Amino acid sequence: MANWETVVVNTDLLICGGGFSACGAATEAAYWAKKKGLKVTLVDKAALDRSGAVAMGLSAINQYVGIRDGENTVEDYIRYVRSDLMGISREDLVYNIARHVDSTVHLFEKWGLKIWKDEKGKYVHEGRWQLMINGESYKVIIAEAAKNAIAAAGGEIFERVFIVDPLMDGNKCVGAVGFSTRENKFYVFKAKAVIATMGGAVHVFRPRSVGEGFGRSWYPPFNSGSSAYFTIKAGAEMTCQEVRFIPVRFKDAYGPVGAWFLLFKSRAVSATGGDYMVVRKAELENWKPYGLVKPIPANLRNYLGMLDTELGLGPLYMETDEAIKNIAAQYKEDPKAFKKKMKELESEAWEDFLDMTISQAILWAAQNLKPEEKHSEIAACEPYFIGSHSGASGAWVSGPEDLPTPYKWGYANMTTAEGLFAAGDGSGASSHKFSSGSHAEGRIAGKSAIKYIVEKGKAPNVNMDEVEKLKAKILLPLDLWEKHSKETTDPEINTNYIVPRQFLHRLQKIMDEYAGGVISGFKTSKALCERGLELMAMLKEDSAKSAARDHHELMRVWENNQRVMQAEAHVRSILFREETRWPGYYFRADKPKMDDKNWKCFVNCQYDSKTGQWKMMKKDIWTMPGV
Ligand code: SFD
Ligand code: AMP
Repeated sequence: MANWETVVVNTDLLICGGGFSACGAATEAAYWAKKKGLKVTLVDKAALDRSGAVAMGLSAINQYVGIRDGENTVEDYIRYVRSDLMGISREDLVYNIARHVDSTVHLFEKWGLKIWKDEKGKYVHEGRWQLMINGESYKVIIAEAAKNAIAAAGGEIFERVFIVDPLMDGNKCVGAVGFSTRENKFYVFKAKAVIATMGGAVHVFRPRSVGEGFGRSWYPPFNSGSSAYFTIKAGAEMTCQEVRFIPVRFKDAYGPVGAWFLLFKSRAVSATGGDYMVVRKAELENWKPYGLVKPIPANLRNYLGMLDTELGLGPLYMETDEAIKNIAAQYKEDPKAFKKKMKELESEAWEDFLDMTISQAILWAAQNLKPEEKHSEIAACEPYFIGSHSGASGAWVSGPEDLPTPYKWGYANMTTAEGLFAAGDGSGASSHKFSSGSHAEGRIAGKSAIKYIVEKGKAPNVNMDEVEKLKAKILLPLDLWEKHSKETTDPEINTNYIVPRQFLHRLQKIMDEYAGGVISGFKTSKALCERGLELMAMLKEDSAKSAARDHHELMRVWENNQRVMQAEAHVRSILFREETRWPGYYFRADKPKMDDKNWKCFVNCQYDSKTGQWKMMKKDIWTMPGV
């Protein structure tokens, strides 16, 4: 085995991840931990300032309810999420996040985030729930608050440490193991409670951007399904693993469209099919009642565009020039004011990308595209796993303690594995939390985990023999490379191992072709899923032969293994749910209709690490009384 030092870290609360929900968890938990003399430790695979989905910044805060100004109620938000997810949402969780999210946004502002204000001093809304921000440094600001809170409470932060597996004592999570991505150090974190907040997953499906564009994707390439892998391996029940997210984005550089649709009131059209949302309106009848709700659910908006693409009516375009001209038209009588407004709109259009997807601005520049003069191509991306946005995959967590929810077995946001909590992309069926809601949910989980430690926390019982076995398994790829890489002229081709890039391509090919990726027009079926699982079983066998030439590749190996776990949970859940409920995300071609009678329920799954078997379950939907 590679000669790496084992570093043991003892803590009370372990936060795995350093993104928005982790920062929320850290800020809140540190506050309570300080009062109780407890230690909080946070571990991020990257550097907190620029890690996770918000690394590049964001141009909007997508969840703000506006309770203090009477703009909306928490119940309005529940109704919005219910419809957008075609009836499948944990309303207790959505409620809990929605009632706390505004205070999180007010904290962001206090910490220095610039939220746009109008002449009356009110927040400028992008849409009903969305606020415009100058968000290039969004993550830096939120990370600073988390770092300060942990430092003030005497906690510790580990950066560039990649968490792999949970440490279990029966059904109780007692810590985690991981490794440094820079030094020869294997980490053992022993904890009384653990929060899994390591984001969602990308590159499970083959991306549109291959070859020289590989690595460019909508979802950040750094998140590889670590939350899902961690909670699945802990034996926790998972939910909505079939509910992937496919955003429609500016093509090839994945720039955001929200500001165009909501702020600029732009239309999207297909080159020869026209305004697909208007032309194909009748299709929405097939997805009643959700198809007739405003706003039309995200997957159905996607679906109408996809129908045009499938018929070869594309490309799809965002009518940027038309939208800008429509807004500026109000100033037509005054040429000076008109010119000024055009300039302002033009800079807002560029700023929207420069705040969060710089590569889209570069692509526009490279293609000589001026948004005020010519429309710009949009396309449905490859599928991602991001339960905090408009997808829903994640762990099945306990509901808030003060609500009469049937989903309650312990502390708020605790998974079915004792002492293991989840938030953000780590927790499922509570979509549309976005950055602000993920932070708010992290705060909820952080406070709840400290309460658990105070009331039930015991010294973690960690079996160090098991830890040694995990260390050998996790570092094995380095040994395989060391032992065999000189046997062939090209070290990438070797019968004794597979390198991470090849492994990744194989996984992506399986998912793309069998599980409804871009190449199969987002369609799949029982037969396709079953064949995909057969191929995945062989891929899993080969995972034990993964080789890594350095720290970076070791991380790539474990990212791959985590993706496979996410992939398998996904395919099994699609297979189990015998209907099509989210066209525009995926289409079960052999079950092309929505079946509310049999399938208006959650699909949950649970993995048994000892037997390698999956258990699939239906869970009833609970709706909030009176909402
Ligand atoms: O609109 C390990 N999101 C948007 N939210 C908004 O409020 N406004 C927007 O403008 C948004 N847009 C957007 C958004 C997301 C993405 C990907 C894009 C654009 C391109 C959503 C939010 O970003 C999202 O809801 C939250 O960030 C979710 O928070 P969280 O904590 O669940 O995930 P994270 O922030 O990605 O953090 C993950 C962390 O885990 C670390 N990590 N650490 C240790 N070991 C491992 N093995 C790990 N694996 C991962 C990461 O480093 C990171 O710290 S819009 O355009 O759609
Ligand atoms: P996006 O940039 O697509 O992630 O959108 C940002 C926010 O606006 C998210 O909350 C989306 O759900 C919402 N959104 C985007 N497009 C539309 C639309 N056409 N109608 C309603 N809401 C939208």
